[in-house]
Order: sequence, then structure tokens, then C-alpha cells
Amino acid sequence: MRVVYSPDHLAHDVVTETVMGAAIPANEVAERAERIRAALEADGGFPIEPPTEHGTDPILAVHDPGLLRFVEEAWREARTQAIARPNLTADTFPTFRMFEGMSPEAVAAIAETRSAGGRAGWWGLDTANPLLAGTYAAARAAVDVALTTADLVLGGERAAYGLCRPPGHHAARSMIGGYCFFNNAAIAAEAVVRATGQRVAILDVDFHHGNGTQQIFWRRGDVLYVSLHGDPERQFPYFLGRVNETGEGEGSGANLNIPLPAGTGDEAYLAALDRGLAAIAETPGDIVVVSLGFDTYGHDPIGDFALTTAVYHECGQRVAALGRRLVILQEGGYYRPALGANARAWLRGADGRPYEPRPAAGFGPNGSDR
Ligand code: Q9C
Ligand code: ZN
Repeated sequence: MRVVYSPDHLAHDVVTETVMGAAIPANEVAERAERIRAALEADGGFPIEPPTEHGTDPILAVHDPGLLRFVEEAWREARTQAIARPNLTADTFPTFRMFEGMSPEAVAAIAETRSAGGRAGWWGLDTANPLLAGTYAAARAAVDVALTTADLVLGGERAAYGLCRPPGHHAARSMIGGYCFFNNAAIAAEAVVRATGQRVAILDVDFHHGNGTQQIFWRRGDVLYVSLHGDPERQFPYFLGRVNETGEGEGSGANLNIPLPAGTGDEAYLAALDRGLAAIAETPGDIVVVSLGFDTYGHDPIGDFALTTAVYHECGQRVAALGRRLVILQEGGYYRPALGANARAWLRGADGRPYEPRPAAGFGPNGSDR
């Protein structure tokens, strides 16, 4: 299976993030993508190629132009405004409760502020999106990785994998969030719809609900969104991802959320996956975009499922058994010692190759990376 990767992600990297006010070691770090790249290289069956440039038009097909402008300008603007911080992170957000009682017209008249800190809140969901000198280039490269992966599949590959970083599925039309800047999977899905004129399904198996992807296609009947995730009653992004969110208008019935309990293990997960796959099988279309996350792994520091490396191989096999062509894009996954083995297992499954854990080079005991 062909793999698309860009080193441009390396310049977007941080040391800490905050959780409920406390600083902790950052989870979404550059090492993640390098672990996966190393494991796929060691496997030998995943030739890696760079992305081609696709420009900003495919981004503007799903995102607000103001959001693109903000991500491009934010770091330099923060420097210009002499905010003495290594990166720009929002801490004040325009929650809808701030505007309670105001008419829609009065709310619509509220404008994006000029201050860098205000702008970060204006366009942001949470504090998990630090803007650094290299963030824009990294986020643009992740989009190019996704679009190049889609090109491979449109060009006839049965499946291809884009090692996207930063991830994308929490980014909505006008909002960054949850480590995400541009919604790589949504941009790729939209590009596939435009190229083929056919319906596309998005299967989101990251541990978290892809609130951004759901929002972008909420009223669209030509893009089916199916997500398995930790129940938002207890997990980020908290405010979306429930069963009763099924889409509206033309998109009515084209959104399927499958929230799952803490401790979900291999067997229960596979049963839920089969439900999601059945919904996709019922919908016409030839191409599936997969938002692939490994924060469902048993040792993940922010997820609370209990999946094993071996089940990822089975998952990849079952998704491939749909008989559709697959644009597989990386989202989350934060237990770094097993990321490479997990990605390799899933992708070998999707590639119709046996699991074969613990190859000679590049892996430690129990099929983990070193
Ligand atoms: N303040 C993905 O897996 N919450 N995103 C962590 C940071 C954000 C996960 C707390 C979790 C986002 C792509
Ligand atoms: Zn996630």
C-alpha cells in the first residue's frame, strides 16, 4: 500500500498542553508521526512518497476564508503584538452564552477582534491548538498529504494511506480545535465528491467524535458520516457525538454516531464497527474516507477503550471487506510506544496481508515499537 508523508509536520511541535488548568506533557507531538513512519518503513510493504501541492482552493471548499487567513497569520501577528509567549494559544472563547438574549442580527454584527489573543478565541474551540512559527506550513502539508492520498485512490489504487499530522477531524468550517487546524478528511472527501460526482462515506474510528466532520457535512446527503467514539457524556468533545444527531435537511439520516462506554474491548468494538460498516454498505458509492485513530488503544493516555494491537489488523480487514476503495487518513493516537505497531497492523489488514507481529527490525517486545 502506498503511503503519503511530509516532514513539514516536524515544525509544529510543543512540549506541554493543559488539561483542566494543569500543564502536562503534550500528547499531540511530532514523534507520533515519526513512530508510524519508522514502523511502515521497517515493514517494507509501504512505499512512502511526498505529497503534491494542491493550493488553498480545496481547503476553502470546506473552511471559512477567515479561518484559513487566521491560521496563516496568527503566529506572526502574535509576535507583532509583542505577546511574550513561545506560541499563541487561546484562553477566551465566544461561548454562545455570552450573547444570550441578543437578536441574531445583533450577534451577526459581532466582529472578529484585531487582537491575536481574541482572534485565537474567535476561531477556536479549546486550548489544544498552539500556533507556532511552523503550524501553518504543517497544517497545509497535512492537507496536501490527504489530497495526494485521495489522488492515488482516484487514480486507481484500491487503498492508500496519508500520514496526516496535525490531525483534522475536530476542525469545523469556521473553527480549529482538539489539536486540529484544517479538516484533512473532510477536505479529501469533498475533493472526491467533486471529482467523481458520487456519494462518499467517511468512517471515523478515532477515539473521539469528529465534531468538525459531522458539522461540515451535517446538511449534506452526498456525504455519509459514521463515527465510533467514546461517549461525549464523559469524553471530549463533550457537546457533540450523540446518537440523536442524525443530520438535517438533505443530510437527514446521513450521520450515524455510535458512542461507546469506557472500557470497550476488542469484541464490543468489532460489533460496533460492523454496525457502522453495515450503514456504509447500504449507501451507494465506491470510495470511503477513513479517519484512523489509535487513541482507542488500551494504553492510550487520553482514551478509555481497551483495544489491542491484534484487533487493529481485524479492523483493517473488515473495513477492506466492504469492497470499496479506501482513502485512509491518520487522526489521533497518543500511546507512542505502540503507534507504529498499531498502524502497521491496521494497514496490513486493509492491504490483505497477514498480521505477522514482531518483525525483525524496528520493533521491541510484544510487537511494540522500541
Ligand atoms: N486541553 C484527536 O484525537 N483534549 N484529538 C485534550 C487539551 C483534546 C483529541 C485536553 C483532545 C483532542 C485528533
Ligand atoms: Zn482522538
